[in-house]
Amino acid sequence: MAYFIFPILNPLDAICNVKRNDAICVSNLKSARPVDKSILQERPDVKIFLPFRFHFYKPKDLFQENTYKNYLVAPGGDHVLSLVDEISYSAPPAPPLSQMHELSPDLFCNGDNRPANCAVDCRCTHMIDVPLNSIVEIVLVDEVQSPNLSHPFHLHGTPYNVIGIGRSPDKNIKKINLKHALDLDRKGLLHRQYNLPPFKDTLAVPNNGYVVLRLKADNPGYWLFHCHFIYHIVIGMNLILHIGTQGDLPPVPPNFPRCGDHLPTITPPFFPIH
Ligand SMILES: [Cu+2]
Repeated sequence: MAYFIFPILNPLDAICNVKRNDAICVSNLKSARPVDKSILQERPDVKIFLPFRFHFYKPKDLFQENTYKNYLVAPGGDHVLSLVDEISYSAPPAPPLSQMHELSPDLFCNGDNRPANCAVDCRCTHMIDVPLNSIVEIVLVDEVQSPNLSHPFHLHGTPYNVIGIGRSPDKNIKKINLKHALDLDRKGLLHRQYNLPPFKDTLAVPNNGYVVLRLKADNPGYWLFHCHFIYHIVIGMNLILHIGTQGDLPPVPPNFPRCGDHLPTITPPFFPIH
């Protein structure tokens, strides 16, 4: 019987910095259209390291009176929350795009501005501000490290170029983390290639590995950046990339719908509740 072996796209071992016949990483592909030279400059204007992981709750910490914390029960029975840069995203009560002036600044935080006394399950509307037209580099680092689980990160609003994908070249490192990724970066050991890096808007971060992405922040707004597994979205594996300022956005049209506009009239229950 004859059969063919085709190269695999996105091999699980994430060995992307060598030429191989059995697999192709997204970072080995070439963009069919030209890439803005400013994307390929050696130093980006903004560099953001984003480790992501799960927090494992002890049921006694999760199920407390008068609290209703979101969580996910993993296949093994663990109660987990997602953290990106040690923050679990919670959605704001109204859309920032049209009602930002009504939202308390206290709702928002990020790795550099964490709320005081934020606990191990730190929750806020995770938002990172970047200047309009800046060149942004994002390094996602998988600290989840569940075997065979690669989180697909999706950015709204603008595609990014995939500069590199990989795992630690240091064989003594069994688990990558932020500190080690920063170390690799300092030593120039994060895999980066600048020859027509492909455009993508979703990319799987290899298990126990990292990805290096670049984008030109030329589309102002509040853009969600999140793992695309729905059950990870609902436990906070998201953040807002805020490009530009309110002044870079067109004005909100008169009579634009507002959050809460379509609430039905609340009437007493039709049936008595016992
Ligand atoms: Cu995920």
